[in-house]
Order: sequence, then structure tokens, then C-alpha cells
Amino acid sequence: MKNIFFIALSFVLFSLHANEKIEVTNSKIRLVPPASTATAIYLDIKNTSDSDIKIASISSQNFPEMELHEMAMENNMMRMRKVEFVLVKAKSTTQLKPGGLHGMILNLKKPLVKDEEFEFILTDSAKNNFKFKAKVTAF
Ligand SMILES: [Cu+2]
Repeated sequence: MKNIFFIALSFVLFSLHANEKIEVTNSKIRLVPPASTATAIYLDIKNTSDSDIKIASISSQNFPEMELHEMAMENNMMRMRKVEFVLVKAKSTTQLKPGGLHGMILNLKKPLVKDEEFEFILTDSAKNNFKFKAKVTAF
């Protein structure tokens, strides 16, 4: 019984610790016209740990269809394309920002409202989840 308690406790401590590896700042969802069915989310992902982290997905209960994207030149045109993961090196910050990497929200079911806040989850390649919030912002 005692052992089970310790296993449970160390699991809780481990998950709490795992959550501290990443700090999200500057998160914002781009406000788009009501007719738009897609938008982007931008954020800075800081990795405070000693090992590289691969962000494998971004998700939200409010937005069932999300992807990680990058902007890239293709036949002299800037195009978006899906990426398998976003690398955040040890003790470094990776920015998801306009013109570069971003989270894509597809198939919006209802128009976004300025200043509305939603919760998102970043999941790394080891299946650790990192929660953060982002507000709908006009820019
Ligand atoms: Cu995109």
C-alpha cells in the first residue's frame, strides 16, 4: 500500500515537473473576418530544460481541426505547409510568428470574437502536454 502511494506521488511530481519544461508567452489568435473559416495562432515557446523538445501537435477542445504549419517559398510564392513537429532546443525559445511557423486553426464553426480567450495544449513527442491560453487579437 505504501509503495502504491509513493508510486502515485512520484507520478504526480513527475507530471508537475514535466509541465515546467515549457513556458508559453505572447500567445495570440489572429482575428479574422466572420466569413473566414481558418486563422492562425502565434506564440513563443521557451524550453527551460536541458534537452531538446519536439512539439508534435497543438490542439484545443474549442477547435477540433488544428495543424502545425510553416511558411515557405515554393515556385517563388510564399505558401503554407504542414510540419511534422516544431523543434524547441534546450534552453532556447522558438517563435511561432507571422511569416514563419504557426498553429493553424481550420474549419472554424463560428466567428471569432475579439478578446475571447481559449485554452490550447501543446503535446511533445514524448506525449507530455503543456497547457496555455491565447486571446483573439486584431493585428
Ligand atoms: Cu497555416
